[in-house]
Amino acid sequence: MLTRIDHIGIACFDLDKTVEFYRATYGFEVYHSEVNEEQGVREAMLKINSTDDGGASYLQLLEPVREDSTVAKWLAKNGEGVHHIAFGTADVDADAADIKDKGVRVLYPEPRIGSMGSRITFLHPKDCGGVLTELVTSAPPESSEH
Ligand code: CMX
Ligand code: CO
Repeated sequence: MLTRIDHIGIACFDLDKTVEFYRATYGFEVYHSEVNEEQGVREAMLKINSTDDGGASYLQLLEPVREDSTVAKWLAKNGEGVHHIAFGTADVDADAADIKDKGVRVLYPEPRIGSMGSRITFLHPKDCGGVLTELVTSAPPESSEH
């Protein structure tokens, strides 16, 4: 069951500059940052609020680290902006399987590793009304480092 907006992914050319915009404009601080080589991004997670399911909602600011990454390709075509939304669930495997059964393309056969040791998969934007949609199961608290 999807129980929260886990994050909104925002693609940018310059992560440091974008982090500073969110800090100076809204007062949001970086909660966690990392490079995810597999996804081809350097990212900063800004925690906005905790949620009723024990999770949280973040903004995920994304800068590409490779020219052939999905985010670099998207930025070249669209410029900076909202890249994807992510719903949180306690069981990404079960929700991905249910959604696949409804005829929506799930991009990975098995979830991959996302921010803070989470397990993530994506739904094809062409099957979701033009919205690239991610499903996230957070790592258990003891194993998520930041
Ligand atoms: N939102 C909405 N539509 C998108 C999109 C996005 N973010 N990215 C691509 N599309 C659309 C394109 O506009 C294009 O539509 P048209 O054919 O009408 O022009 C179509 O999808 C195909 O796009 P493409 O540029 O040819 O890109 P690809 O098919 O090579 O890749 C996708 C698209 C979704 C398969 C790829 O971006 C992907 O695998 N995404 C999941 C991984 C990811 O995004 N990682 C970065 C974030 C990591 C994280 O959140 O942790
Ligand atoms: Co994301």
